[in-house]
Amino acid sequence: MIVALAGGVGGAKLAHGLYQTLRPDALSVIVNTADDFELFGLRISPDADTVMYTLGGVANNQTGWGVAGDTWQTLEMLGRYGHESTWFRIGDRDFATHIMRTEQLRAGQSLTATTHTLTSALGIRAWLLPMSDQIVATEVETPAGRLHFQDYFVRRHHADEVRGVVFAGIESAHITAEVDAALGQASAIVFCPSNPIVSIGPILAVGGMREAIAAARVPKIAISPIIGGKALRGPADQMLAGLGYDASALGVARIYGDLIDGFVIDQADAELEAQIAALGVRVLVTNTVMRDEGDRRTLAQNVLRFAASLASDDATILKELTD
Ligand code: FO1
Repeated sequence: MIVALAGGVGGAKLAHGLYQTLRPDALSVIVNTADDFELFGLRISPDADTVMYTLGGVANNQTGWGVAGDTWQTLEMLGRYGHESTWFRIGDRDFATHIMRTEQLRAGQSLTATTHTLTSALGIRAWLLPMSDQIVATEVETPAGRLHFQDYFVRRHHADEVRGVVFAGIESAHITAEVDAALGQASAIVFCPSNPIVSIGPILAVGGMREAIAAARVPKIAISPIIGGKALRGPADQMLAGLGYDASALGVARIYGDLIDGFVIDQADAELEAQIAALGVRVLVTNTVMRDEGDRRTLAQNVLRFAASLASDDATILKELTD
């Protein structure tokens, strides 16, 4: 089993590359749920849905989130009724996902069970595992006050200066039996190129997660979401700088610290290799920009071979590969 930690579009792309490279049931993706919120009375899980639609082959490739070919009639009608929340662009097909999830949660199912029902229905054989079944909400401290993550990110176009980040509810959140089992069976753990503060950060903050990752005696590889000091998309670079971290691949490697054994950086950052290696992690320099599906597969293969090179028993990882 290869376990990936993911959130957002960059994470979903590498998860897709891994899914196409591995035996389909040999991948578990632990996904950030701290971006989740309630809208129109429905539970929205943006990061889980982005990974689900991407693995299911139905993602909107232009935006990276939402469903390909979706329409916006429900949202238009809500707008005509004067609803204020049409800034969050939920398409008609996407609404069906949120309706199903909400109905099942109200019937007493866990988020993990609900997610499994949805992914199975889309024919996905990888395990998509919410980081926790408890509700956690990322809130961003800005000069305009404390904002819910989607307010900061989507409504206000992540334009506010970030002064702090809070994961409300994290004290009561703990890993699920499914996450624990996946980490227990892992032959490698991959930290996808997702925002280290608000995508991977909440996952690592869930009760029991760091311990379970640390206890897994397998290669742990992170891929930098920062290339040449910039995030390919989203506000990771501004957030790192705003919170006092170095907005660079080196800054990201420092955040993960002892939790990882290997770090993957883009060729554009090759000059950081020695400084990152000096932190005590092995470094792979390769192309990390995923422009198309071929790039996703190539990066996934390179990450897995790198993990195998760091493993005491490389055959366990290599036998999960399909080619
Ligand atoms: N991101 C946007 O930038 N604008 C949107 O209107 C938007 C709608 C949306 C609807 C459903 C969904 O699952 C995701 C959606 N996202 C949207 C993406 C999402 O909110 C962010 O990319 C993540 O939360 C950040 O990881």
